Amino acid sequence: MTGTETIAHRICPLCEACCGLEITLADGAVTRIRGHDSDVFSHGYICPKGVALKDLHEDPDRLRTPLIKRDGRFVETTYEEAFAEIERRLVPLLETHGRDAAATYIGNPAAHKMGLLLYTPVLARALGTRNIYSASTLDQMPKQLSSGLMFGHWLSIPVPDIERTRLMVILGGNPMASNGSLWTVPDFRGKAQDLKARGGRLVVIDPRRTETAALADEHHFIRPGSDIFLLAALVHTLFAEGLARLGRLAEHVAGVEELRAAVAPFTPERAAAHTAIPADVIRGLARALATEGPAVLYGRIGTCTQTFGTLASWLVDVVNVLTGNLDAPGGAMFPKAAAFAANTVGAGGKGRGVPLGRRRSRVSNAPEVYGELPIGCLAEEIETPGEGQVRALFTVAGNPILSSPNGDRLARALDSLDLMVSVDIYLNETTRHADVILPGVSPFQDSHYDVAFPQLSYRNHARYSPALLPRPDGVMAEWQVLLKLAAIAQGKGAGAEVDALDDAMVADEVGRWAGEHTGAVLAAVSRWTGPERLLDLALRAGPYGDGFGRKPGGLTLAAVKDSAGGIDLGALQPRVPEVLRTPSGRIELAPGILVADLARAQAQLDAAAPDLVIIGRRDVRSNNSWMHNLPVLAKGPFRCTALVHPDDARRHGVVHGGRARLSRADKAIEVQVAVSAEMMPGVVSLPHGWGHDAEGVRLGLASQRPGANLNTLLDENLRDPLSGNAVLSGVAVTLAPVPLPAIQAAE
Ligand SMILES: Nc1nc2c(c(=O)[nH]1)N[C@H]1C(S)=C(S)[C@@H](COP(=O)(O)OP(=O)(O)OC[C@H]3O[C@@H](n4cnc5c(=O)[nH]c(N)nc54)[C@H](O)[C@@H]3O)O[C@H]1N2
Ligand SMILES: Nc1nc2c(c(=O)[nH]1)N[C@H]1C(S)=C(S)[C@@H](COP(=O)(O)OP(=O)(O)OC[C@H]3O[C@@H](n4cnc5c(=O)[nH]c(N)nc54)[C@H](O)[C@@H]3O)O[C@H]1N2
Ligand code: SF4
Ligand SMILES: [Mo]
Repeated sequence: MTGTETIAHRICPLCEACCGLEITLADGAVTRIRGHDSDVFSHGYICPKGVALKDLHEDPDRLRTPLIKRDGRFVETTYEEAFAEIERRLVPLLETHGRDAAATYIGNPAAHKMGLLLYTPVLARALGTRNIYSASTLDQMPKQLSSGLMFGHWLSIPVPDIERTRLMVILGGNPMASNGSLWTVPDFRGKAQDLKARGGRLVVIDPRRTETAALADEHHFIRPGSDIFLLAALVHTLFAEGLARLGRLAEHVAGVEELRAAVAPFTPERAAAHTAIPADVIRGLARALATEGPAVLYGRIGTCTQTFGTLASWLVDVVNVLTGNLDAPGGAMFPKAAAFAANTVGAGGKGRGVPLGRRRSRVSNAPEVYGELPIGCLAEEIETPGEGQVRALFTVAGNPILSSPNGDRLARALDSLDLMVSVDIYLNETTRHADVILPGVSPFQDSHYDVAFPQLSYRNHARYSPALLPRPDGVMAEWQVLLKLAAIAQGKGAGAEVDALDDAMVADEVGRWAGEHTGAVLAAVSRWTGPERLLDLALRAGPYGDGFGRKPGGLTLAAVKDSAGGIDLGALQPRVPEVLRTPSGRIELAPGILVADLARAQAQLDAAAPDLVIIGRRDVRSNNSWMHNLPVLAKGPFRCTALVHPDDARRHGVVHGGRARLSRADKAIEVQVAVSAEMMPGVVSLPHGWGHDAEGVRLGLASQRPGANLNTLLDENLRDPLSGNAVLSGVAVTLAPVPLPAIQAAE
């Protein structure tokens, strides 16, 4: 180590694993990134994306100044001019057309940034619009809805207690590639290997023999989109064979008999025809989950991005309840986060539940869920004239042009907006449509606390990392940018002073719950500003907090900050009934709207399966649409390949390494084929987030190997009617060879 080297620690903000990193700096430059061995939560684990943070920091294409579009071209500008332009255009637009004329779209990285997660809602509130969209309806909204209905809050999502389980069944998740989702679990591989070493079993059910399946004791192919039939048959079997055991939860559960009746038609034989999983395997799984315990069934994105997403998400938890594995060590348990968790506020045990159907979208009449409308509705809300038409859009850390179905239509719609503002770090497929782009900062210049993921973690913990490097002179933090935008939307003017806005917002918020103690509470957190102040408030008011001095020894931000590897808050503990916020005070096993929706599934029981369907895929060196510009990740084999089973390849005349055309209706894309027996016959897999060949993007490296955009093929109008989640899996496509002389000659 030279004299100028320093070591700093930073929680990785790239995926849900939230690994602690150890970063070496020499003369202000990052020289090495590795896992932080004494991180209390991730214990030194790191994946290649964590290492790529250096490339992200140094990426010449990463935006460092605001951009403004002048005569169709982006030019660098000052924050002052950028905000002035937005004010000039937004204020009269809202005055003339009303608050719903503005929409927001919030993308995935916002969930990983304290400033974005805490301050984007401030912007949305200031706009006062009902047109709120996010990546949630491309992802986990079904799970949020089913959890809300069953447990009373959108974020009361039970997660596998992997360190104590004996049997883990994974349905539609590939944590070996994704590093876990709706389940914060760094080093899944190590934990799965420990499970096997102590005699436990891992079972994977997936249309592809994934990296996770390769690690498993057992893998079963399942026909995409058919999870509901498997799950209903599991529940059916638990009842039919007298295996349902509620145990401790018996007095905390409602709806058992309604549930029994509702799943009666879903026999394993009927499910077998639909899922392609034999009936005896389905029965065996039900028995194993009921008797090999502690056991846990975990469903993830494959179970959400389909037309029965909410039903599937629901029945995953139902199986865990009926097998005695919900809220039990080694089963599916509720984390107890140190900050920001609604299910830790108040005495609990009962609550108002989740509000449903408060309003519907203007054009398609789709229900709002958790305050959001389906992303598939955004284009039509922009295109369709009339009162409430969307004329201005704010995107925050989102790339819906690539990440949502039929980006071509959305792109045309974006070009018709009167105003589009993006808060983003790249000029990419989405932000190229903006009038103004406001940059984010490098993760090294940003402090970090995970607001969302401790609510989903395999173990309770509190970890904070300060910024490693100072923000460059004159560069605003993203929370400051969002506050400015909020002030403009509220008519306070682009000149409004950020610190004063923040003080006023915090005083207002604290006033709402602290009453006569407001002054004392504000004084207690006065050493912090911005996100840190909100964090200190949340930690101290939270379940492990110091109660602003009333519980000495309790958590404060200062205490968390002083512990370099974070604070371990222990293994997950049973939380029922305290975690519940349902009006009945019980776990609702048979919510009315879910039972009613089963009829839709029942109607499909005898439908024929399409000949060929498409599903997605994740790769450990990629992250949705936006990390293809980083050299350390982009190198190596081309990853945007269509995996095709050998039988399908033969049938459709496509060859390994050759080009093929995938099409649906009037849409087609050209892809590179990789023939692979890891696919279920009749299923093609292509990763999403590719297609970096749009004109005007500033993604030098990504554009060299743009790949094909899977979402071009998908239908923006196909969604789960309950949650509004897009259908991204199991859509019927056709496959045909594209003759390419150069490639044929090489073979
Ligand atoms: N077919 C198919 N489509 C899918 C999926 C699938 O499985 N199949 N998965 C879906 C899922 S799960 C998700 S979550 C969505 C994601 O959908 P989106 O969130 O819309 O897309 P991302 O690709 O994550 O784009 C992230 C954007 O944030 C920007 N960004 C990155 N870091 C920062 C930062 O620090 N600050 C700011 N301001 N901006 C930043 C990037 O430049 C990029 O523009 O994609 C979905 N699309
Ligand atoms: N490296 C990397 N990590 C990521 C991301 C990334 O893009 N790259 N994205 C992040 C995001 S935003 C999210 S939401 C998470 C997602 O995390 P995961 O849910 O683990 O995501 P995937 O790896 O796409 O795994 C989904 C699996 O479902 C299978 N599948 C597809 N359709 C069906 C179906 O109908 N039924 C069943 N049972 N299975 C099906 C697919 O074959 C795939 O193996 O990953 C996060 N982590
Ligand atoms: S697993 Fe996720 S959090 Fe951990 S280093 Fe990789 S990208 Fe970062
Ligand atoms: Mo996601």
